[in-house]
Amino acid sequence: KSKLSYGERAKHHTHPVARRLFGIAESKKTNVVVSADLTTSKELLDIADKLGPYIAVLKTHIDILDDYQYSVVEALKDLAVKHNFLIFEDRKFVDIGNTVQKQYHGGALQISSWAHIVNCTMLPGEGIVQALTQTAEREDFPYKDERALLILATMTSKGSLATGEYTRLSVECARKYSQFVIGFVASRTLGEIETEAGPLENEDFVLFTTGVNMASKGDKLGQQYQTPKSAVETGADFIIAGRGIYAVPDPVETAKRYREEGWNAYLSRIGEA
Ligand code: UP6
Repeated sequence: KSKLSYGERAKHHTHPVARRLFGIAESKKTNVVVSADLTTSKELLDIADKLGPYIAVLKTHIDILDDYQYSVVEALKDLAVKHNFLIFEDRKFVDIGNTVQKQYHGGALQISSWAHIVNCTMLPGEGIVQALTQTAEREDFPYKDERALLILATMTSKGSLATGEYTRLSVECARKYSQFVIGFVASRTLGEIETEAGPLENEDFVLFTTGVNMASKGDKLGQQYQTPKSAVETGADFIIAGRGIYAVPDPVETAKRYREEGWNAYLSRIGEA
């Protein structure tokens, strides 16, 4: 659980994408990530434009769009510049290295060309992180220093198997490939997990926590929620909320409430509230 301010972390982080992310959080005073799980381009762009001022990151599942065309991600990129947020494609890569390289860079969705951040699971073992890191470090990779990876280290769904050795390997690989991995998607802090190579000197992995909702405890399909306050108290640097924000009558007002609760919890964590 970091007690440093986003501003401090923006100054000292070794990864340029993490520095940018913390810089955005500090300047916009928000640690909210909206999970924009809308299924039409119009709805997705509409919510991105309306909520843009209040979020640090927009999280997408681009493959759930009914009417996907590359122009939608071009429009998202423009909105990311307009409102100063990063785009996180929640792709959860889960295959052998050779396959994920093609899914990430190139392919039907051209993910590397528009998503600042992507994530992967550890189910395949170290090779998946090694492969994605290798792609990002290729001489001809056009987005050097503008792309980063998160490891999905735990899951919020009931009965998840992302525990124990799975989570430990997540931490081990984050340390081993910290030139591309900036942190985790998880619901607990992981820095205390011991691995051969770590903790690293000045280790500062970014923790994104999903399953955040101010009005519900869960859904009928096994999702489990906590509030923004409890997520940040548990160690979340960024809180990811989907239906809690986009599926209510007034998403803008609601996003502002999540932002306020998330920001206040952050201020008390760093001792400024
Ligand atoms: N997500 C989780 N739990 C995880 C990993 N990812 O909920 O362990 C993602 C989902 C969805 C979002 O794929 O996009 O976070 C949560 O949405 P919700 O707030 O509407 O439940």
